[in-house]
Amino acid sequence: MADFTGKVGLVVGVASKRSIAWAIAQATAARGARLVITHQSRFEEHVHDLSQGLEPAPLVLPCDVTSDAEMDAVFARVEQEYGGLDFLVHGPAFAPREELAAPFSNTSREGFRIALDVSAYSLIALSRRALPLMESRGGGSIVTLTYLGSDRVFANYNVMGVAKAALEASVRYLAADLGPRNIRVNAVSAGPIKTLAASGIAGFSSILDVYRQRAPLRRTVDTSEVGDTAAFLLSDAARGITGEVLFVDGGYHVTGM
Ligand code: 0WE
Repeated sequence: MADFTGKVGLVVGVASKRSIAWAIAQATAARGARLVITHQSRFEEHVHDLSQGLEPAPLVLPCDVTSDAEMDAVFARVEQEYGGLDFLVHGPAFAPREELAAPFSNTSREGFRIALDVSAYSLIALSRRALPLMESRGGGSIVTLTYLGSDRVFANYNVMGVAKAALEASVRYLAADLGPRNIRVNAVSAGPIKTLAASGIAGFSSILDVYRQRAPLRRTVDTSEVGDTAAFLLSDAARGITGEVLFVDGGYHVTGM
């Protein structure tokens, strides 16, 4: 598997040990990457403790992706510590809880704004800041996380589906924009996984059951499988791939009736 020795990565949006972003951090660190990991301030203690287990120990910083000042501070710190950046992992996704239950036509203006800001605009904002640091390295790779709810209707996914559609379109526009500077932008579309973000979502267990019944592999996926695929996209092994959405869902997305 690809070697990340000498590469510097920024992983945004780790909340717990079950986070997909955390699995990507582990997959790249295990192959030699030096990492900066960021988290929303409410997850600070947990992410600090988790990160102690990584070798080499990552730099752990707070980053609320709705704050331009916090994002600026993170990139200033990356520049200061490493002078460049080879890859960026984008994990944050959020919609106010009530938007994941109400009928979709009840989506509020504020719920829509928050979901799109946190889950989609943040990729553009982070990529723009990563650009000079990646250019100084002769290029880079960006990976974000999405879900099939961008394309198909899943009960209660609601405005998150709209946000993931905007995110996937942003992947394609960023890929076209940054490609001439040898920066690749891709998404991994993971099958449903019981992460912190999924806990407490009504009916999540039945979604997992449907995937177990219908996915070609007849099982759900775990975060390590998503982590390994993201590591591939972040690595030089994927140097010809950009603007792509790669599914790690046991094949669920190809099924019809
Ligand atoms: O993208 C997601 C979940 C993202 C998410 C989760 C929460 C829970 C807590 C965004 N915002 C919030 N807001 C909260 O207050 N997934 C792909 C997992 C997921 O979430 C669902 C799903 C699936 C799958 C919600 C409804 C239906 C299916």
